[in-house]
Amino acid sequence: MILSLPVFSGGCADRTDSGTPVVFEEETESEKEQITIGFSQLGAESDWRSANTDSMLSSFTDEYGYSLIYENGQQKQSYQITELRSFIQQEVDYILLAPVTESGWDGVLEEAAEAEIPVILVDRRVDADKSLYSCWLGSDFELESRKLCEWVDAYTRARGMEPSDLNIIHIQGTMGSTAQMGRSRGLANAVREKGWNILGQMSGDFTETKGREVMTAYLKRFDNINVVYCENDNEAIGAIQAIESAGRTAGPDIDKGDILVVSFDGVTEDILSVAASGKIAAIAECNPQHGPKVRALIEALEAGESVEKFNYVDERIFSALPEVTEVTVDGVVYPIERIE
Ligand code: GYE
Repeated sequence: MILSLPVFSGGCADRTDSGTPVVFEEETESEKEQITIGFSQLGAESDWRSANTDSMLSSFTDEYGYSLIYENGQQKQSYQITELRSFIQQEVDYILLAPVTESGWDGVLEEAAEAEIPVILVDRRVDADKSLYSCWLGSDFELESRKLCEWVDAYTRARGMEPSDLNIIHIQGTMGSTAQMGRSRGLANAVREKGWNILGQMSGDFTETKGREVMTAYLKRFDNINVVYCENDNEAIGAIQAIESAGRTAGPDIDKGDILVVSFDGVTEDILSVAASGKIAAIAECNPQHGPKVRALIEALEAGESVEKFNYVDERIFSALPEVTEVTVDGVVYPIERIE
C-alpha cells in the first residue's frame, strides 16, 4: 500500500514563519487505495503469452486501484532477476513473477522476503522453498498432456491403427519450464504405457521459428513420422510449415499418409481455425486469463484472508474431428469441445 504524504495545493491551509500559506490536500480515495505491483513477465514468445500479458495489464489498472510496473524478461532468467531487484528497490507492494524456468530463484526470492514484499507466482512455478512465495496460479500442465495423449490414443485406434504404428516427433517447450516438464512427463508416461514410438525429441522453445527448424531437420532424417506432439500452438504452426515445405500434409488422415499434429494452448481465433481445418488435429487448452484471478488473490491477501498455495485454472480440449467425443483421466470425463 502506498502511504502518500500530504502534498501542497488547495485544501486546508497553514502558514509558515515567512507568512507564505502552505496548503495540504486530502489524499483522494484512489490514491489511498492504490496498490503498486511489479510484474515480471517472462517474455513474448507465443500467442498464449500475449493473451496472458493482456489479461494481467487489463486487470491491474488505475480503475481497479492498482499501479502496475510491467517488465518483459525476454525469456532470460538473468533479466527477470534484475527486474525483481528493481521492484524491491522501488518498494512495490506485491511482486508478480511468471518465471521462465523453475530453478535458480532462491536468492532473489529471499531478498524479496527480507524486504517483506509478497511474491505471487503466475503461470510457471519455481523449485524454491514454498515459504518464499505467497501462492501460485496457473495450469495443470501434466493433466493437459494426459488428456491430449488419451485423445491421440482413442483417435488413432478409431482410425484402425495399433499403438506400435505411432512414430512420434516430440517438439518440447523451453527446457526446465514447468509447462515443458509437465507436458513432456505426460507424453513420456503415455509412450511407456501405450507402447508408442518416439523418433526424436528436441526443444522448440515455444516459438514458431524453432518449431519449424526442428521439424525441418526431423523430416530430413525420418520418412516414417506420423505424429507430431508440439508443446504449444506456435511450434505447431512452424511444424506444419515444415511439413508442407517437405511435400507432406498435416492432417487427420494419419492412416492415409497425413502427419497428425497435436498441440497446446488454443487461445486465438486463428489457431482454432487451423484446428477446424484438421491441420492441428487436437489442442489441449491452456487458459491464459490469469489477471482477474490474481487480482482476487491479492484482494484476499489485502483483506487478511488466507489463500490456497496452488490455484488451478479450468481448461478444455478442442478438436474438429468427430471420432472421439470424450476422454477420461483419473476417472474424470472431459468432453471434447467440437470446433467447426
Ligand atoms: O503454453 C506457451 C508459452 O507457460 C503455459 O508458455 C505457458 C506456456 C504456453 O510460451 O505457449
